[in-house]
Amino acid sequence: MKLYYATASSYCQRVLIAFSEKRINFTPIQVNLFDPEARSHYMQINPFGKIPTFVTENGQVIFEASIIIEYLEQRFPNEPRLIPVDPELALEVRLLERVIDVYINGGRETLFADTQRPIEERGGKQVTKAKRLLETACALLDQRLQGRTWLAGEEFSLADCAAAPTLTYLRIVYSYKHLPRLTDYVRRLEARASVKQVQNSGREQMKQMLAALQYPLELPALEEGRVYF
Ligand SMILES: N[C@@H](CCC(=O)N[C@@H](CS)C(=O)NCC(=O)O)C(=O)O
Repeated sequence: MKLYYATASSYCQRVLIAFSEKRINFTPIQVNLFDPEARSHYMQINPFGKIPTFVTENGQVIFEASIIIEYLEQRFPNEPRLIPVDPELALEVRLLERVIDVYINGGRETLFADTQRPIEERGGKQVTKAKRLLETACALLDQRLQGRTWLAGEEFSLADCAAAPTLTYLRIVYSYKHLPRLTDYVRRLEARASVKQVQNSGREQMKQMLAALQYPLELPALEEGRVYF
């Protein structure tokens, strides 16, 4: 089983956290999409040119981070489960993962792109809309976390795998310090062994990428909560 990935990539980190939680071994293959030759070679494996990509023992190629985790759950249904057996709970996990992917990660990407425009061109309609959806999604997570240790309850799940890299990187462009449950939850996430290990291994690569931007950025600590917007 092979995983094509980069250590700083938030989508790859979701999958790496899942592998670590489920204690599944795989052959790691790091991809540098900034290298044109490596990219064109990789596009023969994944035509979208996105990481991660997973190749099963039978040579089946699976992409999309959450679908890779779904596959792991089907193939290795041993504990700990990242998608609950209970269908209602499984629906909650998948719903939260979608909210994180579409509204939080989508918003983060829009806000991030905006930081790389000349100052006078920033804050257009699309950015305002994305920020509103992002705020709604963060408030929803904060509310769902009432009385819960992890996003969908007491068990760490697919939703938490998605939340960890997304909420850590979100701080580059947006502070959620005003949401106490969400902030405490991220503190718990970042202290969890699987998350800590995956984030530590990607930190240097991410720092270098942020520093090399036209308008350089930093990854603030949870306590700093630097506000770009
Ligand atoms: N929907 C995909 C998104 C994957 C994705 O956007 N990966 C980023 C890295 S975090 C990527 O490959 N970016 C390279 C590019 O767009 O050229 C998933 O869930 O796996």
